Amino acid sequence: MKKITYLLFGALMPCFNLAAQTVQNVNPLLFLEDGTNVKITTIACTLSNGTSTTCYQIISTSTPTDHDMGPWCPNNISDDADAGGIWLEDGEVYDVDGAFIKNMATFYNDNNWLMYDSLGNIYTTETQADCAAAANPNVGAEYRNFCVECLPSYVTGLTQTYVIPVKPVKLTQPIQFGGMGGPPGGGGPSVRGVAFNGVRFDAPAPVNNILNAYTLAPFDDAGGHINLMAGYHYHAATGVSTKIVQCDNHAPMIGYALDGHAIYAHTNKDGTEPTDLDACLGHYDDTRGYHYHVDYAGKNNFINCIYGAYATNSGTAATIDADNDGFSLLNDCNDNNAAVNPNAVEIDDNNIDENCDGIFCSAVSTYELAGASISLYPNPVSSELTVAVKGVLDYRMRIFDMNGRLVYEKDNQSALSTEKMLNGAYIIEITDLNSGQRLMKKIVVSK
Ligand SMILES: [Ca+2]
Ligand SMILES: [Ca+2]
Ligand SMILES: [Ca+2]
Ligand SMILES: [Ca+2]
Ligand SMILES: [Zn+2]
Ligand SMILES: [Zn+2]
Repeated sequence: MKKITYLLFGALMPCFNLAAQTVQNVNPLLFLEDGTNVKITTIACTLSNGTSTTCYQIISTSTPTDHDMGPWCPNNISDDADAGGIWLEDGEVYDVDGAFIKNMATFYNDNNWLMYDSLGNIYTTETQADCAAAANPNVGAEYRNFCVECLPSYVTGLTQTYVIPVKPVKLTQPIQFGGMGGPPGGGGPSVRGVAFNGVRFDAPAPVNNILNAYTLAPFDDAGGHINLMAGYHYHAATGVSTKIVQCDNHAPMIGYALDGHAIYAHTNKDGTEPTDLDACLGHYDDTRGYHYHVDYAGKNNFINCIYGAYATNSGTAATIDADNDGFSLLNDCNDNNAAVNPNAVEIDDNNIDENCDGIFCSAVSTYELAGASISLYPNPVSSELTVAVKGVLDYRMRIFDMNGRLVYEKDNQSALSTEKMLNGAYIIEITDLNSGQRLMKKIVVSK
């Protein structure tokens, strides 16, 4: 049916780009939903172009479950890069280690910079009140030459809600971002998108304001930091948060923009970069439809605008299983095709992700963790899940149900019997016991 529609379009409009017709729905199963830090529901919504449709509502505590937050400010000018985060300047990513702080007067060619005492100890904000006063655009003079950091413990009970159309609606004109960091008159949203861990891709950090106040508010190695209004948020995609590695050479997927179009990393597997990005940093291909590639991490930027309609209004909860495949819109990556659902068998070379794991081929799903590779298969699993971990000496595997309850925990386990597990979705967490890095992946048990 779909194909016939395309052919008709093609016949009527000979110059029409067929690939341009591909639209990939948002896949809610790619989010690290645990019912606590990330919670997804479906709701009725109205988009900026007037379309009434269905949206995913993502409620997030802005607490990443796939990596640690911090550190941001090193303690002493002798500290190495492990003690601090990063700074973004002129397209480059700099480690905020002790040497960076020591060198700031030279780096910025301004002798007013002196962020450490005679013992080399770095002046750092120390309380929630300091964080509130210093981590905003109007920094007081008392915070001159302070490294500003807000700790996770300062933010409690905060949630952010993001509403994203299930099916993106591509427009003919891009929408400029609104709010701080957007162009004058930009009427769109300020938030760019959401990573799979529920942390937002935010507007560019106001680095000039920060520097003009002779403060430094570093980002951690994941490109994130905290303020009391937004909680933890990203200003750069450094490749730390969960990514979905693609079957082909294409860059991995890292989340969704607020218009529902997917966001991918900047660089392809072979190190090449897309050369045909539009003004928003988007382009098309047959597999992924229209999608974005994030800017370089050092640019303090994700995407430049959105080319799809965004939700302006949201309504009441809606539970839908339009294709009657037994998977509601919350657990179905295409609710208009009963052959696509988490229990389906993947078919190669058809540009369809039959089993909703975010991967368009039947190759073993392999994920990356701090230079290691982790393969979990099959997914969905009926009796035994193979856990093939390469490049990690000791790891802990924990499994949580969708209510966040721990149902399994064991170290260095290469296979898992799922016979006693109930049918349903689970989150598998693999932690490298040496580096502390974590990978989270959703699997479906189906017998
Ligand atoms: Ca369905
Ligand atoms: Ca379906
Ligand atoms: Ca397929
Ligand atoms: Ca798949
Ligand atoms: Zn920020
Ligand atoms: Zn691409």
